Amino acid sequence: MIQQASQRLALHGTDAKSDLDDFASDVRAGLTSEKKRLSCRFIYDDAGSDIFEAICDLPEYYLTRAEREILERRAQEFSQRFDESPTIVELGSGSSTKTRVLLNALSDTFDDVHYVPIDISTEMLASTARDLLDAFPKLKVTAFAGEYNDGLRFVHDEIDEPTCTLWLGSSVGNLSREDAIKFLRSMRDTMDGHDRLLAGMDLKKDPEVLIQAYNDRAGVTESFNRNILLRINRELGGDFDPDQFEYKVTYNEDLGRVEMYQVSRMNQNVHIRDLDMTVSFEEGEPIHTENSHKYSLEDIDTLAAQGGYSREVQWFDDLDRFSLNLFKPV
Ligand code: AVI
Repeated sequence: MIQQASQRLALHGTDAKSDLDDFASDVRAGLTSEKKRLSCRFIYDDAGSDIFEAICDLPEYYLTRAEREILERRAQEFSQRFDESPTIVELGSGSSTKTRVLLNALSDTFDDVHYVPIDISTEMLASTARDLLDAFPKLKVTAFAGEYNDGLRFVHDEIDEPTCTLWLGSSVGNLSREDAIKFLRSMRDTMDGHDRLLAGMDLKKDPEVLIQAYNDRAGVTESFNRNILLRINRELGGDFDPDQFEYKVTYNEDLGRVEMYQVSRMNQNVHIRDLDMTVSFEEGEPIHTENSHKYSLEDIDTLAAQGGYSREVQWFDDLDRFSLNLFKPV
């Protein structure tokens, strides 16, 4: 018997207050450090998550299309690798658009499919879960609203079946190498031998192509990046005038990453009421807001080994711009 969509959905999460505390301490630490910085994870409130969805459709942002191409081509092969349906856990699930391809293939292969999306945006999580439950009558969704670490702890404590965790979109690239290794290790520690990790990782390429992907002509990525300043205004009582900051993108060849900044157009003071602080900016002074690391094939294997995994399969799109990697814990 097929259950109603509402009976197949469970929603869990951490409280919004601890997220606001983390945001406040990150802003205080980042804007008082010698080189000003903010953590890109705070770009993703509900507004930021919506803008990110728009980025995925930009002509310059090839990552989403390349990854979808791989998923479409390999979904059957992926699902046939498992003897029983793995619970699909997804970090930063967003609108789960690409994941549908896998859920489709898994539904063709197995009777029941269980999906555990983890995302910071409760709004996005709830509306996506409803759409998926309507589209897949046998799907069960256990959604978790919160940070990756809290979500993985939840999975570890509450989910008994074998899992395959999806970390798509090259989101690993937004972490520094050390943080990526640390996170991969902590995830590995929550995994059993039959669990798997499917990670999308963007490949190194012509820096011009990379810079355009993060500095689109329509200015969507610029407004995505600017959302962190607006969020400080909204949630911490800041008085940033975003027009007095310029978005800047560079490729750092040595560190193999695209770097994004908000650069002050003038000498100015910004007051942040809830932190009781005033931040002074000089003309031309940057706030480092985001990094997006790119990987060679060697980088991928090194990172996997340092994180405690071996690579089972590696797939590429037709133009070899992007890779999808199935890892197993060692
Ligand atoms: C989510 N993450 C992998 C994106 C990226 O490509 O680094 C975030 C992004 N920032 C600007 N454009 C896209």
